[in-house]
Amino acid sequence: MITKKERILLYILICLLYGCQTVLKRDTTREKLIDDLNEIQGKGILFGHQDDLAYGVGWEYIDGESDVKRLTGDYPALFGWELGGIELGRNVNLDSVPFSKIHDFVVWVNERGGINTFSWHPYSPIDSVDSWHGDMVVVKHILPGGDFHQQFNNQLDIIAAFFLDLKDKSGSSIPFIFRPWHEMDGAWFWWGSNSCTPVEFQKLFRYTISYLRNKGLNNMVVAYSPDCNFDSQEKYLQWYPGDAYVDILGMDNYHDLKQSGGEKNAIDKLHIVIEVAKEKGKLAALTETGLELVNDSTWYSKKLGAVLSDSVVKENLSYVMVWRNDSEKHFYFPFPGHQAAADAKELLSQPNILLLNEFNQIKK
Ligand code: BMA
Repeated sequence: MITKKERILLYILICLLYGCQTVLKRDTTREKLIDDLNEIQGKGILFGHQDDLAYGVGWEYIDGESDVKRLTGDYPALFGWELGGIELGRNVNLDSVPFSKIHDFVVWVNERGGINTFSWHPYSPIDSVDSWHGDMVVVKHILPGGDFHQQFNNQLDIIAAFFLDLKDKSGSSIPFIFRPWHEMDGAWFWWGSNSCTPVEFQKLFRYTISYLRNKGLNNMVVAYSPDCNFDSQEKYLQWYPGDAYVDILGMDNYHDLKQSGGEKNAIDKLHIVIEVAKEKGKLAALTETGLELVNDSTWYSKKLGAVLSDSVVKENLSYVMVWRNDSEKHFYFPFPGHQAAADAKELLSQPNILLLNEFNQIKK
């Protein structure tokens, strides 16, 4: 017979073990995503597409449809989604995609072994103007001590609730990449180089990540992604919030890949990103790129392909993501019949560019 005291001790022990297991389980989801990316490093670069399952050129919300699949027969390995508008309590994002659908797509992708990544073009917590107000001073007013700090916290609460709801069928959290405050080295957003100092920016980034983590979001992997306005490690790190807040070092780069011969600059900049990532033991990614309308029929092979086949990039880049296919007037991935279709298909068939099936085969 065990005594009452022993029963209580046993009960406490079981509670402690259960608690540890929950913590481990949460951490494992986040670590799993990072492990998967480490696992494929040097074996291939994941190909990603923004809003891939939601719509494409000439279609929207058709189950299982995807412009990448239409062309290549397979889905991307990485899927980008946009949160802008959620912080205002809206049901649809700034591109009219319902958040309920984004939730379901994320579950769908996770079930099939793909990776989800989120961008966020928030409306200002001060007066709800959109992100593209690079001349408006917002950041210092939303930081702790600022007049609009509480409004900012309210926005983060909404984002946290959306993220916390990302669960698979068994109730486990789905890991994802969050890429907030991107392209800060450009002057077009209210968190950009014209509207806040690097120190204010770093505070904003750290505050955002700490706030979300404190809500219990241990399934969140974080990406830092300046645009391409740097030519040294120092400049690349000018806005960097610190190793404790970032897992993936990225770059958005449309600009260089539009210029004649610009692929050399894009490669040089990726070398900087990769060097820093290696020194810090982080992952490296080309977090956004593309050519609007793909009106250069060899852009995929000659521009993007040149970058992705550079030996250092090949060995070290985790993923590349092209932007969304909204309509015939705004798209970045060619649809069947488009002048760049064969070329894009050819690039995506290269053994080192991984679509979903190949990613799943390589992963443990
Ligand atoms: C931009 C464009 C916009 C869109 C925004 C957020 O690059 O595609 O049309 O609203 O991204 O997704």
